[in-house]
Amino acid sequence: GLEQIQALNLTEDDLPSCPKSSPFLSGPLKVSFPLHLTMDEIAQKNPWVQMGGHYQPPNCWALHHTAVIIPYRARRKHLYQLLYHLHPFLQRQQIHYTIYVVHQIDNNTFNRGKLLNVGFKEAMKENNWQCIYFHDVDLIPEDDRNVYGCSVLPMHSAVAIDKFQYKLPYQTYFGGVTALRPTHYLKINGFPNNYWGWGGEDDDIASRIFLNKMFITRPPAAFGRYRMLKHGHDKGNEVNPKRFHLLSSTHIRWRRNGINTLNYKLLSKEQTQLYTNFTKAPLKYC
Ligand code: UDH
Ligand code: NGS
Repeated sequence: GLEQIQALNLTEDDLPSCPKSSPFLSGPLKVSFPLHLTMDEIAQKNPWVQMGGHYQPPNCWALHHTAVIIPYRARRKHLYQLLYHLHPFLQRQQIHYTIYVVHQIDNNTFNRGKLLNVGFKEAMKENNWQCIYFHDVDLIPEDDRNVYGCSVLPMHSAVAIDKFQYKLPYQTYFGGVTALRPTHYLKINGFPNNYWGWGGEDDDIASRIFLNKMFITRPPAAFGRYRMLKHGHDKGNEVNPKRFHLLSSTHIRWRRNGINTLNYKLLSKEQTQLYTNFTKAPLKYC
């Protein structure tokens, strides 16, 4: 078991590599949303997940080492649904992962880009991750052949969402669930910190990728399928009227606005049974 492996401190040299395609994949999944989920119940269903939301396949050395980062505020029910579905999904893929939630605790306008930057920085302090998934809390994957590992190109995973009739809303859409290698993330200077409120930050990230002469890749639409949990516009995440203006100058600003200008304090870091929680301190100007 896992405890034994840890006691022995096994490394890459001690275990055979996991197979290229996990034998535990089931393909298309029946996704339903059980009512009244609790953390304990989800934890009981995932006995191999360790404190902090950490997992490593016990019998083989994973091909992917992935941090999953979830931007978060006041979506408890969505978070429980995502954890309920995502933990078994990732374990079937035989990957090594940790789930991180980055919490904006203040009542200021929501800032997804900045939270994702905080998540990246904090996750990389914890482990030498080779792949970072940026994952909205309300998107539930429907096919486990959508493997959460990185390729040589930035990945847009949420290709086919039920809300968009399982079609891309537009060709450069880079929202919902995306993944980058840390080297690529650093190359684009991370994400913009100055998109306050809803909209545009994902388009800015896509621009950064194109401006750096990279392309995005996607899983086949049959794999990159998601159900979106229903919700209205959140309080504190009103449509950002400046988003088009900001987007028009991404090419000028990306070098001076991103991970190299990220300014924040961490209020707390907690390990729960199913995820590691980073809470950003509610400082007025960052
Ligand atoms: N998020 C939170 N709390 C918030 C706002 C955003 O956790 O208050 C996170 C969450 O991970 C969410 C992500 O940021 O999935 C993206 O925000 P969003 O869900 O508001 O954006 P999306 O485009 O939906 O998914 C916009 C609201 C559409 C309302 C349509 C009404 N039918
Ligand atoms: C675009 C937004 C994106 C957003 C996408 C899908 O218009 O941020 O719609 O939105 N870009 C701008 O506003 C510039 S959705 O239908 O999910 O609400 O992700």
